Amino acid sequence: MMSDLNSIAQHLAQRGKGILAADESTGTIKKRFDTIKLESTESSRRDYREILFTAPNLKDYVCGVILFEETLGQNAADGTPLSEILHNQGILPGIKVDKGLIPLVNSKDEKITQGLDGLPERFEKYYKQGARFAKWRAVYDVDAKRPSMIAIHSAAENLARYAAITQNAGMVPIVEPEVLINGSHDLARCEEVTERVLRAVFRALAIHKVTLEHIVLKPSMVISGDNCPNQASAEEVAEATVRVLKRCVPSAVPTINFLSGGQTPVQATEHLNLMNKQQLPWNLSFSYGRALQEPCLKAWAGNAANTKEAQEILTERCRLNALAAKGEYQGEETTV
Ligand code: 5MM
Repeated sequence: MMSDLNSIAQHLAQRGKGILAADESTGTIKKRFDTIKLESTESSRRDYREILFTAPNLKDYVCGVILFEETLGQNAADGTPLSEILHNQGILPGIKVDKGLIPLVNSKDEKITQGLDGLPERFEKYYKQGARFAKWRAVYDVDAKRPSMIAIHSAAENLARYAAITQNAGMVPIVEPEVLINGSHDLARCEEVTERVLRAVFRALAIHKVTLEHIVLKPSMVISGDNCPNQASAEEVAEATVRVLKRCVPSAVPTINFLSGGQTPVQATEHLNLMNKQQLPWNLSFSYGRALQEPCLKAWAGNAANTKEAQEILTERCRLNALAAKGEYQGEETTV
């Protein structure tokens, strides 16, 4: 089993492969299951995750999967731990270690991610359960006044402390600062905020002596707010995103794997593809949740008879994004 930080980071930075984010917390997966009118129970969540992880040929396009804590401890129907099913295919399991959002006192009605207490001890268990990388997500609201200075600096500090603890536990941290798509802000405002956020994150990583060679950056793309009347084109999104990343992310970082953050599956693939049309200092790939899972979940609809079709749909989305991670995606018939 892969154990040193360098091998793990290199594995996650393979060109033409990406990460599947399947780490929805209990509240979030319930919302997803509500859309297919399926009750969220320990066994329905397990069945769904088993469908994802056993999709044929997934390993050709996916090098890692992020799991929720419950999933890391679950077994497939035949008794094999779900994490072992991934390892056996050469896909590394990772673990979401943050404990969600709480109000950030004295901020502009903003939130901060919690979960640092007891983290070193939790890592001992996760490592034994097979996890080899971790994830912590910080979120930033955007409007004319937000994110506030307090939000930017406290989130960066927490991300850096988490990343240092993760490396110390022998695992690679996914550092995820998500500038939210919600709002009427335009592309320029998103660019300005993303740049400030990333600068603060890399400054904090340096202060906490995090080895940049052994992290994965999982940022949001620079994109118009979902309520902005003037939606930027795919070319503008790709251009602004790469511009900010080049300014803020040292080339020592091996791979940047975007979140999809509310983009449609096709948009997320198109944007990634456009960015990969040029030479870049890092591997640039995906760590999508919704943009990979939504069509698969819809096709499954909680019905075992649909499993094969749902798995094929998941693998196909992963294949298209793997092409986009090389700038080789040719488009597709559907536009959503
Ligand atoms: C899969 O969803 C992840 C967990 O979310 P909650 O903590 O809210 O349950 C989420 O962090 C996800 O990994 C990222 O946001 C990327 O997913 P999307 O859907 O934005 O690509």
